[in-house]
Amino acid sequence: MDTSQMTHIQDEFDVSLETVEDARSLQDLKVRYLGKKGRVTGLMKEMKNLSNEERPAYGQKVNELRRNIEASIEEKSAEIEAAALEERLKNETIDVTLPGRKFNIGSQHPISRIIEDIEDFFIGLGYEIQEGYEVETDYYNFEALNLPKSHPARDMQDTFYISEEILLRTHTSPVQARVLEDRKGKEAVKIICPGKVYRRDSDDATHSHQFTQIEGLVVDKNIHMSDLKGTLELFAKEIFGTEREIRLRPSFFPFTEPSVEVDISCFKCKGAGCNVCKQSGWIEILGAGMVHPNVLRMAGYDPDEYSGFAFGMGPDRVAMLRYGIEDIRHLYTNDLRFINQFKQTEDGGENVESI
Ligand code: FA5
Repeated sequence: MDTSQMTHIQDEFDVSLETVEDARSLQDLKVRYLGKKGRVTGLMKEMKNLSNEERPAYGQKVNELRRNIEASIEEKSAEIEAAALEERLKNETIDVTLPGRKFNIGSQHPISRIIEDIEDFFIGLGYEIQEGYEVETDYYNFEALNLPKSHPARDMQDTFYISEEILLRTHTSPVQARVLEDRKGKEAVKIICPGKVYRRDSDDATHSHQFTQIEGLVVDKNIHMSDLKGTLELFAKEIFGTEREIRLRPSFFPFTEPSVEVDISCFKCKGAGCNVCKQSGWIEILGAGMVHPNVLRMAGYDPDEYSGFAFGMGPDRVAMLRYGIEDIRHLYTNDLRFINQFKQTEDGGENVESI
């Protein structure tokens, strides 16, 4: 038996193995020696040409060669894997001395904050929150509120019409009409309805063509004007400070009778007169009144049995008063220098000074 061929194969393999640097060329080498058509496999096939006496020793030698090659390949494979891991760890090193990334913490928009405060107050009094549709029908925005077509009071709210019957709601009052209709004239109602409204007003320091309103509505048996007054007094003290007084002035809304404008005593000058209250000592904050019998009747309520009050306020104007914002347009122009002044402090409080 000539074993020089095996020695030759082993030597050649050792030389080739020296040049291998990655897993792929190691696999190629493995195929070249141990694969189906590999050189060691070729030696195995030679066995059939040997005599019975020669065969065991030859087989033993070839197996030895195969084991050596397999062991070398395994060793090399472990080396390559370790080197790759080393390389990866080197690249993934974290430099803990680098400065950290700065995260900008957002802040709640002043209008959202006012709306949440007002919602919290009314939820505490047992009110439900109801939302309606910004795109409304003429019927719920006007007719169901005692404002038939061509009623002159429609001019009080210049309207964006989408078609003759569809419009962008001009106030949140259509929500009261819808809820009353839903309750089918039987159940008591106690709701507030916050949301966006739209009017064809020219934008200026106190007017925006899109702004927010919060509507309030209470309908039940034995609801009186004194309930409205008591509720709004509590509201004014909660939102503007405990020393606030309110004043009701006669007014007109087609959906309430009687109707009132509600003023609060000025929180800046305490009634003495200043630039915020235009020297009058009072600031107008909302419109309100007792629900008109026609509105109750149209929704299926019997006005002899049920009565109610409603009010509507503008959170934009409330935010302007509370934070001393002199121009309503600041609330809508997304200037970060403005918004950042309303960042909340860590304990959830405000870091802006109320006027
Ligand atoms: C109404 O819209 C009535 N629906 C309110 C109401 C409800 C009365 C229920 C009675 C019963 P008025 O048009 O006054 O009323 O608007 C209410 C509030 O919206 C105003 O006090 C004001 O704060 C705000 N507002 C009105 N127009 C604008 C505007 N263009 N920009 C910003 N705020 C406005």
